[in-house]
Amino acid sequence: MVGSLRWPAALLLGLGMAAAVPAAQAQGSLVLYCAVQEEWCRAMVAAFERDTGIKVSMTRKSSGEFYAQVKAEAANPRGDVWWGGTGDPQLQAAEEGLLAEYKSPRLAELSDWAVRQWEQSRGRTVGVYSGALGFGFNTKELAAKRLNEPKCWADLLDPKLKDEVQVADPNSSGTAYTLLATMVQLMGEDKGFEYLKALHKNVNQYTKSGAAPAKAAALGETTVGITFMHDLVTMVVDGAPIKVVAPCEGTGYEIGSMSIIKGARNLENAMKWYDWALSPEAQAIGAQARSYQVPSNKSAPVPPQSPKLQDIKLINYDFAKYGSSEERRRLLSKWDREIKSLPK
Ligand code: S7P
Repeated sequence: MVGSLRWPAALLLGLGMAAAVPAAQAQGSLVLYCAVQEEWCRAMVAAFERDTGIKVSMTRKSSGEFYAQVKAEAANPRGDVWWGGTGDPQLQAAEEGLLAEYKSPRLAELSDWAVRQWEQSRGRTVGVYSGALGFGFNTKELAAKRLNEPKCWADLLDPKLKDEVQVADPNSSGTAYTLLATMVQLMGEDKGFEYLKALHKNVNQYTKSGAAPAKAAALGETTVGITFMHDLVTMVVDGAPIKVVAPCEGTGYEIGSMSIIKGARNLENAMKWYDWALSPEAQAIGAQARSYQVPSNKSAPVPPQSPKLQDIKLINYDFAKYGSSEERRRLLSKWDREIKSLPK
């Protein structure tokens, strides 16, 4: 457990080594790697700072980018907590020994799917929210182009949608890695890659961030955007002419996660963030920041705008397999080789 973490602050203090603690730590700070939308990251930081007096230094990046960063910093960790973003890269980091084991007293308050994430990672990452993958289209663009409403993944292969579909790059984006793993599970690996190859013809851009295609669809820069459904709901709430689709064949989903980075310099504060972020009050901040994932604390309010997961045909996503480092490496190099490099 926590005792297995490197240099817990309490231990340092107990050993009379407080003088060895860097100044920033002594003042009460926390370095947060945040992988949800910037607005939500900022709202969380402001509330935590207000509640605890701890100063947070926050960076926002995509999930795959943080995975690469945490790996690169392993010998000299800079971050304390990795909060939010798809769970797969955090499971992969857990497997690679990059994350610390921690059992929050709030674990019993969480939904089973969030606790399973914690069990699967042997206590190194925990579920903070969930959401389903889907796509959305700009109703005005679709009408102007006289296209039929897409309802299924298969509909996105229509040649009339050439250069009209946007999705992120699975190397940087947790959302797009979820799409890749979803297609392989939904269709089988060969057919899944055939599908992604055919889709490539209609893709106008592979973005770095997973939610970017939702914004581009809202602005009419692309007709269709593939993202998590809750990211599209944000656009609808903002008044954009977007229709959100739960694909007819079924779809994958994420368990957005949180971890303490192994060797965290501000360990006590990292644990404070971790426990606080699992509270119903902290989990209610998402909807206030226009993020509509389903929270993991059973007492946190589920935003009325959240896509109803119980009404969506969800696949039985294999988090153990697709959250393994070897599978990630294999699938991403196959995607780079067989899809991204293809001419259009
Ligand atoms: O926007 C919120 C969200 O969809 O973003 C996270 C995602 O992993 C970060 O974006 P990338 O795809 O760019 O990595 C999701 O966990 C979250 O629901």
